[in-house]
Amino acid sequence: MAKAISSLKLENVLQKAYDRQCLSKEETIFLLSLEEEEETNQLFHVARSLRQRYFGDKIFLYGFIYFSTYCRNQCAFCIYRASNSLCQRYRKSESETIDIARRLAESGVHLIDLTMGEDPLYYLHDDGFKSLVKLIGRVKEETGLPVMVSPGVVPKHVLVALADIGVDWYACYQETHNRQLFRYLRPNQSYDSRLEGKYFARELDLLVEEGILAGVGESRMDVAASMQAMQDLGAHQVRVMSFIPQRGSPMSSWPSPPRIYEMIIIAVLRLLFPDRLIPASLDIDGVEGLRERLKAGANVVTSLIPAHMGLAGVAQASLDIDGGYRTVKGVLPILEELGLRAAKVEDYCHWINRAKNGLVKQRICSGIDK
Ligand code: SAM
Ligand code: MD0
Ligand code: SF4
Repeated sequence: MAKAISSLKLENVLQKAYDRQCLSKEETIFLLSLEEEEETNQLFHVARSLRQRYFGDKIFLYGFIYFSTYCRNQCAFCIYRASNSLCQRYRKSESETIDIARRLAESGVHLIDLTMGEDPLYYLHDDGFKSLVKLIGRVKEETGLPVMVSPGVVPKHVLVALADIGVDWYACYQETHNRQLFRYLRPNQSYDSRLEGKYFARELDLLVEEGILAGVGESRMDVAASMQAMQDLGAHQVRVMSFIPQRGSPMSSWPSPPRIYEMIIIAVLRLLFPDRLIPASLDIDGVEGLRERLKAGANVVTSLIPAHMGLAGVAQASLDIDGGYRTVKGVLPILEELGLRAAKVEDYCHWINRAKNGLVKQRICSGIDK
């Protein structure tokens, strides 16, 4: 009997999402709690149909440049935490970064994602941020591509400077909207400053990406609360990444969560944000993990990293990088196998221009937090 009720309920909830009606918090948690393969496959099917409705078979491709792995923070989950000596520390020079960005642009990516730790070189020196803004401006100029920056929580005047030079995206992941869990994950960092920075970025007409971690002690209620927070923020790109334990970190002995959990979150994100960008990050399971994330409704392949340039990933510092698998050429056959294809740069620019002009409509669903 219970099974029958559950499948009837599933049908109704999926139909509501497909018809773009708001889901309640209870319905969101119901979807996040699905366990039967037959039910999760129905969820993935609706997620793919919604992606198809808004994006057709086009997939966006993001180049990733982690140009400095130095950081002043001690995030419990991160290999690049300040006190960890068991990680690859490097800083790319401006000319190295430009060269890498050019190679990525030539390889066919649609965006360059410039990421760094909260590197004391920038954060603790007055001119630090000036050189950061100059570097990012040069990447934009030399490649002519849209640019995302993931520099951590920078002062407001830096966000203003980045917006002034035409940066397109600010990415800064809250990890969780459960304040107590945040305190454990990001010790001595301000939950409010991290969140407010994204709201301020939105006021500057920067596109904003919000993200959460899966498998770090969050509940499904926490995940639903994060999805509400993403809606409240009006995030243009929303992501989830399964936690990968890192040697030399306090969470090194924590297990990585079963991947079906991340796939369900991706699919529920697609149902709640059908017209937004949702990454399939190569930084968790490498190229092997791409299929299932695309099948769950993701529409951006992120963390494409050129081989043999001495670059690292975030959660997977080296997986599939020097083998050349995390490249446009390496992922195109997988898109094709799934009946998908790389979008054109013009498609991507068209989407972000619509998003900037508010044409990617923000659907206010106050239901989730009820
Ligand atoms: N330092 C910047 C910051 O913390 O915002 C940018 C670095 S990178 C983009 C940081 C993100 O990578 C984190 O917000 C987290 O979501 C993800 N990440 C870091 N370590 C991870 C791990 N071990 N497993 C999964 N995701 C991880
Ligand atoms: C990714 N390795 O997309 C990148 C990184 C930062 N804006 C993105 C986490 O998976
Ligand atoms: Fe630093 Fe970012 Fe890693 Fe935290 S997640 S330790 S801020 S690089």
